Amino acid sequence: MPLTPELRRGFWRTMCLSRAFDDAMIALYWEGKLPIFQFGAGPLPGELHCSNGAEPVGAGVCAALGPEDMITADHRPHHVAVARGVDLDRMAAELLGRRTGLSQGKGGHMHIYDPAVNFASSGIIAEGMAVAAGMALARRLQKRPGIAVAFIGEGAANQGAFHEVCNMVGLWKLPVVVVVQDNEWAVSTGKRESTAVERNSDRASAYAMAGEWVGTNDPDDIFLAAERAVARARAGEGGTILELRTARLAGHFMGDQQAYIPAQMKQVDPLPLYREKLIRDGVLSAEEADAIAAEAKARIARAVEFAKASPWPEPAEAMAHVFAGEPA
Ligand SMILES: Cc1ncc(C[n+]2csc(CCOP(=O)(O)OP(=O)(O)O)c2C)c(N)n1
Repeated sequence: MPLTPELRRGFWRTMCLSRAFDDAMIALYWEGKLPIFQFGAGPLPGELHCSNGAEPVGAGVCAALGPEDMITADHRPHHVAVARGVDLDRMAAELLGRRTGLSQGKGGHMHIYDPAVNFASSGIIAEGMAVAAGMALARRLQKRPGIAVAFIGEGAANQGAFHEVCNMVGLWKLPVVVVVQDNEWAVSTGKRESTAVERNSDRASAYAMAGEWVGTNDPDDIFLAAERAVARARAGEGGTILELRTARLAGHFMGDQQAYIPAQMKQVDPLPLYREKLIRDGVLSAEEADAIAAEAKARIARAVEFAKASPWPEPAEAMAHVFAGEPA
């Protein structure tokens, strides 16, 4: 698919929607917790790992996929979920623990699950890779179309599961794209202190996979690289490790003061950069770009309203959907 103005306006819209979602959730997270930190207080229970800075990854990769394709994401799933078209009202309700949430309020923000768009996420690092490989294998055995994409962080690429799954993907030539989002940090551990290679895409040759690297955090470049990886997978040429240099602007989780990040390593916000690029290329005027951003905020405000107006789950339902059958 060519990189049309329409597609690029769509990237901007998706990135604005994702940023608006995260900004709204950050505000809700702090509600009721300030000025004194009170664990569990406020409308958003549990921890929150936001995607601010990684929006181009979700926008660029998801635009290269079809509805039949399957996605797993990790503990930082919002930018991918928004780009995939996960139901925003029910996603907001899930974060607020409400009964109308995607998992009836039991999953929380790390466990976004929307089978309508083949999307799942898990807080267990690198776990989604095995699920993605399994889904790709299942589709092959069922002779149904569809490739799988696993989104992980660069820290997860040092996990055993990463290497085990890559080995099987390479051996069986499974149609799996592993998107490694390199934001330099795994909580407070720097990539340079923990990873033997500069680029995780270089690890692909050890597993008979293709490797690609994009260093710009720009959805145009990410989309084109993702398209190549998806085309290889669809053509039966096997998997790709696609490493994308991205950013983490909001800390690992909300309480993270990020004192471990040296001042000179400040990360760059990709949204203003892409806005300027689209204006320079004549794809959008400044007014149009800002109108899209304002629409995105309004859409997310409606999702938050929906979530806040939704009922809490009944205590009697706490054990429902936990086991396949009723517990004895
Ligand atoms: C199997 C497992 N080990 C440890 C953790 C705790 N943990 C949560 S996030 C995280 C770091 C993840 O870093 P990275 O994969 O780079 O993703 P990022 O947070 O930078 O997006 C760790 C160690 C976990 N959730 N699962």
